[in-house]
Amino acid sequence: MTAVLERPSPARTLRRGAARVLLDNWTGTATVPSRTLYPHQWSWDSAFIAIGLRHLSARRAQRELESLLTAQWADGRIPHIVFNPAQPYDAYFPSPDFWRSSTAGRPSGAPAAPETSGIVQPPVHALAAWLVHQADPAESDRRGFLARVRPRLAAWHDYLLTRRDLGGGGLAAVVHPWEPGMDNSPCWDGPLRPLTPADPDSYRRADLDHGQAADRPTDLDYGRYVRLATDYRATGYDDRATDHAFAVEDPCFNALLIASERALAAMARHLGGSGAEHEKRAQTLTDRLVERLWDEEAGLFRALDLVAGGLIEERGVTGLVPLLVPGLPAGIARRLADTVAGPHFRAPGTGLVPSYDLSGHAFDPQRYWRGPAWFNTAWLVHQGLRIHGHHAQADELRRSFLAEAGRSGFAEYVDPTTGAGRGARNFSWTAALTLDLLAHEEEPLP
Ligand code: 9WN
Repeated sequence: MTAVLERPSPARTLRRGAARVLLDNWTGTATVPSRTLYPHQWSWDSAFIAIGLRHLSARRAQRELESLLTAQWADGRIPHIVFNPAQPYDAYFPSPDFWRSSTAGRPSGAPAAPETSGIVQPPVHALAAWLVHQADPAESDRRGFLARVRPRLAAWHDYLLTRRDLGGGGLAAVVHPWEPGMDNSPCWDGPLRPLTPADPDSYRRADLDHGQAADRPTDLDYGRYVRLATDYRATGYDDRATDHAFAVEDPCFNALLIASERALAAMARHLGGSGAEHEKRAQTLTDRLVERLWDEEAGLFRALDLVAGGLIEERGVTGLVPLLVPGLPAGIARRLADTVAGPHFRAPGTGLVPSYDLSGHAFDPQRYWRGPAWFNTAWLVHQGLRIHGHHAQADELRRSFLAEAGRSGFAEYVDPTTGAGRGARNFSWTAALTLDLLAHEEEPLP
């Protein structure tokens, strides 16, 4: 009989399991989100993965981000997918021959190699780079990590704040539902409705080879995603030349931009500069976020539809993520923490944060971003609760996160009411952020 003292603790078992997922999903230069469903490198996944990987190997976490940055376009954009040339085209749709970055994207500065998508994802990267640096500052300095990545990250933010300020109000806009990373959130239903979907015979979905149809976006959604991407490609992915049929100011996307501007300021200071310019930008962005997207009555941030005009009348988890902005007015931070704990978002049974309003007309506990609870957004909300001093609430969310991540086999997402795992298992950011929550009960963001 194993003596009690020799038995591995639940935390150690969880840590081992999470580490195993990241080791298995490492390709040699980067980590795939899932060996089956997503066999390439994804932009915001890599940032979350690096945040966890730093606890296993700071060096490998640096490489995760560096490999993503080698695919950056000359206009500053960091593409949302960097394709692994070893994978066949039919492993994932849309594949490199759909995006055609090295040819169609050349006018916007796409590299000759590797092949990438032409759209972007939320800018978590500078924040991740700063956290990775902090894991082993001596190794980071020895390798000149920050000095090398900082100019690239600054160019990425410049792209977002110039080419993507489509509303002219100082926030970055997303031009495809894949860009905010919450693909089929009911928040995008309204903006997508007028779009004519692409001909279903013109492409083949590969996601249904691995995922269940009931968990994934519908064919109608896919038709519209393909339509938008095709139209963007037709202008060479040039934001000045594209008449974007979908243009939205997303709260989560902009909140992460603010957190990442603050990280750039911290990097500048570490490298001997003042960081004042980035601090100022972060403050201006915070003011704009509040002015343009805060809904006092609902107690959360809304997405703004730049095409139809007006705030989108749906409550999505995106509207809670700005809690991680340290410069938020105290009253707003308090309201957000209350909304997280309130009837729209406190999932019975699991204590996790659903991706969409539990009582919303479009709530679906299984289908992707229309209700299921995701672990990256829980991690972001957890950071926000800590930053604004809601420690008991943060502790509770942390416990729920770790319990559900372990129980679900590091699922991509879970039914928020039961905790049943959905989507892919052994999902990289679920494992990575588990490692992070196990390592740090409380770590200040910049
Ligand atoms: C499209 C990789 C990505 C995540 C997104 C998530 C999902 C892709 C898809 O998977 O999107 O980019 O095929 O549905 O929505 O957040 O980055 O894990």
